Amino acid sequence: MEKQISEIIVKTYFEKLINSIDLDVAIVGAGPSGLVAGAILANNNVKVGIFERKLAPGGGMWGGAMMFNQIVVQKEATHLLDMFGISYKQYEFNLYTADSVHATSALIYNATKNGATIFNCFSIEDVILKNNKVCGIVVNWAPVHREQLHVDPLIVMAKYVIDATGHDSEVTKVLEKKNKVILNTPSGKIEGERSLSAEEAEKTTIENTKEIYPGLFITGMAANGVCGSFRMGPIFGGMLLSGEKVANLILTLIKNE
Ligand code: 48F
Repeated sequence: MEKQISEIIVKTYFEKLINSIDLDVAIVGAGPSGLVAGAILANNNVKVGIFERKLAPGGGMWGGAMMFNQIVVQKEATHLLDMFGISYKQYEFNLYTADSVHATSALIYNATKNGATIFNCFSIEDVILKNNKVCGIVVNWAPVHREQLHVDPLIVMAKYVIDATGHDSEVTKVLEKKNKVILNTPSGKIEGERSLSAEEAEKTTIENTKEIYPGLFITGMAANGVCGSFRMGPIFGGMLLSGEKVANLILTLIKNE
């Protein structure tokens, strides 16, 4: 039996990986925005891989605020809580609250149930750039980066890449740093995140969700970081709505292909 256990794991894991080296959409980061985008895209029969550096997907949503594990969501985003079967309570006129562990696990469950494949312990170190278009990602085991080992990466091709890496906007940063590209921002560069202003930040997260460079989309906190807007703290409606918006932008492109 011992031999079979190993065989099953190795064979089925590599089946998953081989099936995901040529994707419709590669999402980098399994925080709330990336998970919502992955769940909606996969539900529309798009071939999606979500690549997450940490062991546990979920990004910054598990801990609520300061590890007080509740989140706040505004009314505009409650249709997404309903879509993913997340229980919540109204607190005030426009503000609702949910248990962050319940909400995060529901997003992970829905993304995978709908057919998105999550690769945890994967760290994305670069993009594939061909003819001035991002058409894939360069992936490595997260422990290789952590141990600073000099080991070459693998490549995952994708028609569209989503930077859902949160505050650090790592995919857009590496694209800008290594290539003389002009991004779809006022200065053509990464504008950088501003301090906290919750209402403004929630609004601009959705406005800033867009194709930042041919083939590369930004969502969630990465959208505000790249486009020079504010952080918002532990209110998550903007993250969920941004994930929904980026999925719909890409679905429109795929339908028109
Ligand atoms: O930070 P994160 O939760 O991103 P988000 O979806 O949501 C932001 C909120 O959690 C919160 C906020 C709203 O109140 O401001 O911060 O924008 O999740 C980003 C995920 O990306 C992973 C990282 O481990 C995290 O789980 N990540 C970051 N860089 C890489 C990466 C990388 N290079 N490769 C793989 N994963």
